[in-house]
Amino acid sequence: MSNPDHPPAVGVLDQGPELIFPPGFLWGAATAAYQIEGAATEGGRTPSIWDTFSHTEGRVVAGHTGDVACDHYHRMPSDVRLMAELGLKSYRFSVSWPRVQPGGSGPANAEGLDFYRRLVDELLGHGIEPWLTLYHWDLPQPLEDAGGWPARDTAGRFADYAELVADALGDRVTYWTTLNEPWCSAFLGYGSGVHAPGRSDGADAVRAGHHLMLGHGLAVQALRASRPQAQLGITVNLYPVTPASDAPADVDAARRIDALANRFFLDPVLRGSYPTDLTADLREVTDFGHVRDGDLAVISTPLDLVGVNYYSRHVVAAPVEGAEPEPYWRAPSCWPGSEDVRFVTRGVPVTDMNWEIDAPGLTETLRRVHEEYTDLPLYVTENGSAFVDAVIDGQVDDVDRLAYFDAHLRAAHEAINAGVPLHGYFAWSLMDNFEWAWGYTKRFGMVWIDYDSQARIPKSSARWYAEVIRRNGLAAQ
Ligand code: IFM
Repeated sequence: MSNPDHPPAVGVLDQGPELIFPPGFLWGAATAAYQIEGAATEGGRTPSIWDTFSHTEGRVVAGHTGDVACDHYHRMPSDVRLMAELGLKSYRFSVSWPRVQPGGSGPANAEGLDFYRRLVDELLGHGIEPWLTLYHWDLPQPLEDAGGWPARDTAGRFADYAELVADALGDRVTYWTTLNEPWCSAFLGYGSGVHAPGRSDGADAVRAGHHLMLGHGLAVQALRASRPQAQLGITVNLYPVTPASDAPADVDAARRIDALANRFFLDPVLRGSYPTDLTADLREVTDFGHVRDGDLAVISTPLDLVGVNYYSRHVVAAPVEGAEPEPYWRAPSCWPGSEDVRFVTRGVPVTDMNWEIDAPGLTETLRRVHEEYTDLPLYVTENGSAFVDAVIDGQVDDVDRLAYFDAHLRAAHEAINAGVPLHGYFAWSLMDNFEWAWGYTKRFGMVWIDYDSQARIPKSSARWYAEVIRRNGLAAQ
């Protein structure tokens, strides 16, 4: 289905002094419920796996939790005014499952849904297109207690929840993405355990990945039936994976990590099959007995768009006997069956997450999805960087973040020139927020949050982005 509001973004663009994006390009910013809302025990909300995890000693840096976060639940109208001042065309937010369906099953919580009704009304009232993500990692705790994503039943619960949200908001929300970054939910949540629920079992991680995708497919079918006009998609986090050298063993290491990081999701969702090299790599981990007849047909239910989150590149090398793995990837690993692959640093500039800055990787990623997988409209649903910011004389001059956005937007523009139907870009993030296991120690926002006073200060990057949106492009370099 094509989107009448956003004509296809293809072909060579205006090559004048400015880099101009296609007419109707959807400029936005993104957040997620647990990272900004706070009000963790208000309005009938019950705990999610992230409440439990963050309240467990030693799981999140400095014991930070999302209990208050950016207090967005109480400050939503003024936050939307701020979005309008920045000229955002769209705002990507997620719905908190335990806020709208406490416990993860049964009837809707009217008070929880009302919050999102008011949010959508505020957005539409300011001419901002709502972009709704159904699942950004906050599984209701009772569903985890019943087995979590490794349990098949969770997929069905997710589809029920999707229907309940569609009943309430489907008349006003056009853009829906089911899952945000299922790789993180599956492999960080159930593989390495550095994310909630903090379990570490490779087979469970693989099962979780499958059931997340099954839940996605069931939810798409439910939404399609009740909301035929909706634009439906999924958001995946993708990485170019580059071998550290041409040596066959390094090339094979890159193939393995690419299979786990990227093709594990892209192939089932967009081709209806698992890659055969992936299932072979995982043979010591699982026999894929959890995959039932018909699952892949559900998982590959046709979509209207694909969301791509891009941050960095993985450079990998073959195992070296006796070598210590990089700290982030130390066992228990988020790479089942490939735990011994080495992640190599190249010495290029990094962000405060220690992620290498690699803007050409965005062009490469978008081209790959388009050229190898699909003609569907693509959206960059997240892209951004953490840096150490400081307030000086009431201002935050985040030149590094601004440069990161600038370089990645140029890379996005290059992808469009190469024929990629890229229809929009969402900066991560609108505001500083709870960065999962890093708590509030990492700042990704274009807007500074003072967590004591809850004051908001738009950083230099926010003012720059507002200008990009206003001119629908970038100044020439
Ligand atoms: O903060 C996260 C977000 O929740 C999902 N994508 C990556 C971001 C930065 O780590």
